[in-house]
Amino acid sequence: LVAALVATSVSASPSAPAAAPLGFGGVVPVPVSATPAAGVTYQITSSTSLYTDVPAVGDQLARQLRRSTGYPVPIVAAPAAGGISLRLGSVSGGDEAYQLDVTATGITVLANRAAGLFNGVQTLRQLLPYAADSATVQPGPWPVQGGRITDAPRYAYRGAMLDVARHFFPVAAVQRYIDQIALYKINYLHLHLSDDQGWRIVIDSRPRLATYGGSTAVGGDPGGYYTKAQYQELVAYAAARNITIVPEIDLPGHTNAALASYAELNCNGVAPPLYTGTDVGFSTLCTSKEITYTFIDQVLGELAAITPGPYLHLGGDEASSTKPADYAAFMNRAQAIAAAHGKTVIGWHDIVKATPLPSTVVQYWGTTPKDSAVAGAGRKVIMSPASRAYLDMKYNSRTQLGQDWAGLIEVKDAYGWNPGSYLTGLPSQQVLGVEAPLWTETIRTSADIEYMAFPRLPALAELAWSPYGKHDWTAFKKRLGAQGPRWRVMGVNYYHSGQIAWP
Ligand code: TNX
Repeated sequence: LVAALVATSVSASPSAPAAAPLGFGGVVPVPVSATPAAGVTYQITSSTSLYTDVPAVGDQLARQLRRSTGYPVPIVAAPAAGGISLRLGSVSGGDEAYQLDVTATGITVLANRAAGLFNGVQTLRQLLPYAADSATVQPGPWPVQGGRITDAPRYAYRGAMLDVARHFFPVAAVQRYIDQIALYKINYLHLHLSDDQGWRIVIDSRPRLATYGGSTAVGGDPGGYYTKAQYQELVAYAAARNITIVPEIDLPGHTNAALASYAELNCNGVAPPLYTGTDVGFSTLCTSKEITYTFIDQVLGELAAITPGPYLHLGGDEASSTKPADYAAFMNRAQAIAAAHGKTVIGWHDIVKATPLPSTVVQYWGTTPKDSAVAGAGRKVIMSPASRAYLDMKYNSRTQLGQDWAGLIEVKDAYGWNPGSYLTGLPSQQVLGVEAPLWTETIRTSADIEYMAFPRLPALAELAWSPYGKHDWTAFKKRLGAQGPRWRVMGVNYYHSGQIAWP
């Protein structure tokens, strides 16, 4: 036995070939099918070129490779032997599907659409040595395991939410998060743009929303807001990474910042002071005043005009200062206004207490899997069960950041559920997808965001992307651990969960 252990440790010693590729075992979300070709390795070298049918996707990969390898990686006008090719063609599995082939003489990603090519490139990035994600030139070598991966998503909606209202995050911080979530094939970023503590988007017809309502944040921290140009810059930055922005204006509760900005929105005509605490449920728009509906028509109209994505999120949660009948009538009118501006409504699942339009998507945030009222009438549901998917919950009782009202969520808890069968009475085909919300009462910096999102966000991304037949905690732990060295290279401040053997 001792001899065997010695022999093993010798063969795994640093004298093993330095150019061993990472292999297919470290890809998150796990692909539908991954078949390595034994002994086949592709090497990125100083003569590697890149051909792409979709310049926006190829340029990003070329830029990354140039930055870390120092090689020229020219974009060429026709596929070159020995190079990398990103090609549109025909694969099964829809717009986001891709096929990745790695041989000794080339790498080809094939997809029906740009979205599929982008997804295939994210998988390829995870097959590259960790140093390929470095911002500076690294020595290499740059081997890639040979074989074939075919892949397509389980769900069309794979989301993350960032609450930019409780704390404001400037454009660069949101872009940083977009870069990080795109690597895990997240394709929607929901921005919680308004709450009691701050209003974060310019509305030209209501300028005080941003300039006054946006001036505060939780705990007296600095406020802030996005100009329309900055918001559009975020929309474009996300779109280039296959991510659609879902803007949320939370109504009719969570509106103190708006009520403080415009006195006429209050039933008593008196503007309350700005608010920097963390209570919920105390504010409401005045549902009986006609001006309230003029107001939301202005806000939703201007927001719809700068939002190319299909969805407007109208919130609707925790409206405990709005009488139930008023809430229902208000949310019904608000939905009609959003629809008149050409958008599909998403609402937190409280919206089932009104009359959801047939097209309205309900976002489940509860903690009780028997809470099946949301399942009615064949409507589509986004699954964000707070006790599994809330990135602001603490990992354990010692976690400094975050809250614990929905429980403690270690990595295994975030991973250990099936969105297709979690909610009693909700058939799997009504599940539109999964979203991982990050509320920011206690979150103030990019480092804070990263600590709460990593490694749980990749766990939720795998639930949203991978077929449930591939769900396997033991195998997932290894794949997830393989992300650690890459996050260190990228400067991602992740939580070193004791459940994972980080290499
Ligand atoms: C509940 S979940 C909220 C948010 C808080 C969050 C804190 C939901 C729809 N509303 O207003 O920020 O808890 O975890």
